[in-house]
Amino acid sequence: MQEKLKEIKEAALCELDKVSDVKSLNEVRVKYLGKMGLLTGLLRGMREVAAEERPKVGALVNEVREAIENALKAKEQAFAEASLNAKLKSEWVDVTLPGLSPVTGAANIIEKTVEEVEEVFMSMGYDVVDGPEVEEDYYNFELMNLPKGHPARDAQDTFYIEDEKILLRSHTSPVQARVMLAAGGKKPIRMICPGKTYRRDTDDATHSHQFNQIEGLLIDKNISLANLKATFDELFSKFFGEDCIVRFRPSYYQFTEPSVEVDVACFSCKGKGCPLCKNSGWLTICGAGMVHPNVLRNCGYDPKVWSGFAFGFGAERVTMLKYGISDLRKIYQIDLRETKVFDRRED
Ligand code: 2NM
Repeated sequence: MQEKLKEIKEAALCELDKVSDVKSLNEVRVKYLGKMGLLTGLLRGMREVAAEERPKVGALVNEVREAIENALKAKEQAFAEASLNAKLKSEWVDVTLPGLSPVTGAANIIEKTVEEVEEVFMSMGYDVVDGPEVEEDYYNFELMNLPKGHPARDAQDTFYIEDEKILLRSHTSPVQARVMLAAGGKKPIRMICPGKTYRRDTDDATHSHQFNQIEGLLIDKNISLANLKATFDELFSKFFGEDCIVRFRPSYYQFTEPSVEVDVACFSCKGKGCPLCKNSGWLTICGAGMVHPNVLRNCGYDPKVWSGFAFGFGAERVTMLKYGISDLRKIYQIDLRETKVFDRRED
């Protein structure tokens, strides 16, 4: 019996030594320690062992069992360790690799234009002023020398909210009226007011029922169109590029007298003529003029003492010219593929 136990132990340990995977390890376990296993079978033979021998043989059985179990456990542990190491090796991550950069958008192109224009005017001492988009007829039209019955007040052009009294502003001039009234006719003014304006236009490549206007106003003593010209030279040279040439043509607005239309020499062809300027060599940018005496008076300024210029242009229009965008709707649709590539056209 004792001989047999020793043999079993040696055979088991020898087999375990050769085992190279978990499956054959389990086969060895079943072969020796399973219900029908060799060691289990031997235990059944204990009855035949003499009573005085039993404690000794029992102890030996336990020793053999323990030895086999320990060897099994050691192998099991070695396999687990090896498989973990293999896993660590194959799933290795380089934590020092740079991360994926998040997808970013681009600055809204109209916002960029407005900020650039603000920058130029602030450098000339102008304030940037906001005002209500829902306005009173009084500020939007009446104070601007647009009396009742004037065609620009027609329901065709203006979004009215309450009768003919409350409306969506059709220009940002009411902001300037509010600033003049607040100044009480006593202080010089330098201001621009960029913001959304609304007109009952049919939306197409060059019209939108909502667009961004940038208006400006300067009031002081002895102001003339020459001051306006110098101001535009500065603005458009900064916005469109060095040495931008500005010209005035006579025009008509209800709130200015005299009134002018402002062109810049086409920066694309330098005045030679190209598709952008429709072969004229000039791009019309802006409306402007000397503030009408009626407007000055309406807003509390004495036209005998004060004079000033005012102007207005569309942020979308100058943006389209600068970046070579042919359809206004591209700006509003905010397609990032378009927005990201907007850049100054050089052809
Ligand atoms: C334009 C053209 C000409 C203008 C006038 C005024 C105010 F309030 F001073 F009277 N603000 N803006 C003006 C003048 C606007 O836009 C094409």
